[in-house]
Amino acid sequence: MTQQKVIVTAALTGSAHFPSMSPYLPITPKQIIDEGIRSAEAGAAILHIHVRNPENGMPTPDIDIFREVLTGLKEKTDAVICVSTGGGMGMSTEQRATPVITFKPEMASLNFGSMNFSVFPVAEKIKEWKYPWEKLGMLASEDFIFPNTFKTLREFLAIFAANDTRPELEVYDLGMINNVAFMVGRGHLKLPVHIQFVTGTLGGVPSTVNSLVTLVNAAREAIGPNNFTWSAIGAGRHQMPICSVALAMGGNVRVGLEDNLFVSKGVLARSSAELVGKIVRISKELGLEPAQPDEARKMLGLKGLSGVKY
Ligand code: KMH
Ligand code: ZN
Repeated sequence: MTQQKVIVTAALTGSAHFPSMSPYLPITPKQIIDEGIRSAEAGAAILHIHVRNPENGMPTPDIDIFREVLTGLKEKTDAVICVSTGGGMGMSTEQRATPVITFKPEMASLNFGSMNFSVFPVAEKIKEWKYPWEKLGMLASEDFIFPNTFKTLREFLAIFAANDTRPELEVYDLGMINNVAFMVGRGHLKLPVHIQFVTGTLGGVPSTVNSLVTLVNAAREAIGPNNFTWSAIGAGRHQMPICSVALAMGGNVRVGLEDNLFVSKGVLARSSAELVGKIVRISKELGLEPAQPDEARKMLGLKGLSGVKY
């Protein structure tokens, strides 16, 4: 009997966590590349990529920094690269789409609806700020709406199709499943789709077993049980519990410092690779082997590294 496989994604730095929250959050291209290599060695088949300004750790859409990270990763690992089009607070949709147009990656994230997306309560817990922009940025997120309108989604999907980049649909709430079904119905999205269910962000569904089960069942009803593959993210301290539930339900998982900074209560993870190692151990206990990058490519119908432009 062939061993059942699970795709583990490592999200290395993101844009929602701030440098003052952890000294281990990778900032420079070299740090992000090293984290990617370590995470792939630990069992991640997909690396989810954002970049930051190396001077101050601020999330950036800078295409040259993206290039440096993507080429650096490609030299050392054959892991699938999933570029973020979520970007960071205040980035334009054009800035968010540019990495897909420029690099034609195998995969990129696509956030499937507008929402409040906030981290402002964290500011109360930070005693020392590393960079001057951080406190203001964190507090400003109280008034931030993450814009992903139907027009934006339609335009993004056309860009994804033109560049043969597979969208990973980030779904944070039940209504976003309706959005997926709508875009499928309109012919903007081809079946099967790949969905990343996100629990535990401020602005999205809470991290409960019921949330994940409800989201998956709603997708089965709205899109059809055989019309999507899926993975799950539990933001913050719910990362491992939500990912463990996803494994039990037959889903794939995403871990990493973008989503959670702690490896156990009060203990900062020193690397995304530590979090990958932990979910791989849990997977193996459940009889699941981590998929190799080429196995993940097959499972998700990706074009392969020969189709990318970096
Ligand atoms: N920050 C995560 C909760 C994106 O980059 O497009 C979702 C995410 C969004 O990864
Ligand atoms: Zn991201």
